[in-house]
Amino acid sequence: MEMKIGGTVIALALGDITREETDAIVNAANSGLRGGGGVDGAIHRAGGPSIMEECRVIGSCPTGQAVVTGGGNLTARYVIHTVGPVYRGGSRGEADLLKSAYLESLKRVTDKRLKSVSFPAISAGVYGYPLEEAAQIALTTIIDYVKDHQEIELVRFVLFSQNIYDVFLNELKKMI
Ligand code: AR6
Repeated sequence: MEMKIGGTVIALALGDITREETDAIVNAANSGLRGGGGVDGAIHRAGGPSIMEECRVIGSCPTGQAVVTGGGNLTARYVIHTVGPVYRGGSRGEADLLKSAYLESLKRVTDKRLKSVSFPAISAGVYGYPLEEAAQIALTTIIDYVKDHQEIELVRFVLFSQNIYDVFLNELKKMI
C-alpha cells in the first residue's frame, strides 16, 4: 500500500528489511549495539562483520537515540541503528521514547541527505510494545516529519508478518 504526503511516498510492505534497496535501513538495536535476535540479528547476518566493527567503535546508543554505520554487504548504503523502549506497561515514558527513536532515525536520514529509508516495527518484537500503539506512533511521527522534509522521497515500513502489516494498514487508514 502506498500513499503520498506532499512529495514523499509512504509505503507499507510485507517482507524482510535486509533485502531493501532504500538508501538506508533502520535497525531495532539494543543500547549496547551488541547485536541480538529479531531484525537486529537478521541485519548483522546479512550485512556481514563490518557493521558490528563500526558498532563497537561507536560503543553504545541510549534508548530513543540513533546512530549510523555503513551497510556492509547489504544493498542499502547505511544502517541507522536506533533503540526503542522495552514496554513496561506504558507509564514509563515508552510512547515518548518510541517517538524519539523514529524521529532521531529520520534526523540521521536528513543529516546524510538521503532520499529513501526503510523502517521495521521498532520495539514491537522482543521489546513487547503493543502493536496497535506502536503502529500509530510510527506512522504519525513519520507523516509529521516528512511534511517538513519533502526532500525525503520514500519512507517504507517493511513488516515481517501479515498480521503486523494488517495492523499498520488499519492504523494508516484511520489517519487518511
Ligand atoms: N525484516 C523486517 N522486520 C523484521 C525482521 C526482518 N528481517 N526480523 C524481525 N522483524 P525485534 P525490538 C520484525 O524483536 O522489539 C533484538 O535482540 C519483528 O517481527 O527485532 O525493538 C535487539 O538486539 C518485529 O515486528 O526488535 C534488541 O535487544 C520487529 O521486527 C531487541 O531485540 C521488531 O522486533 C529489540 O527489540
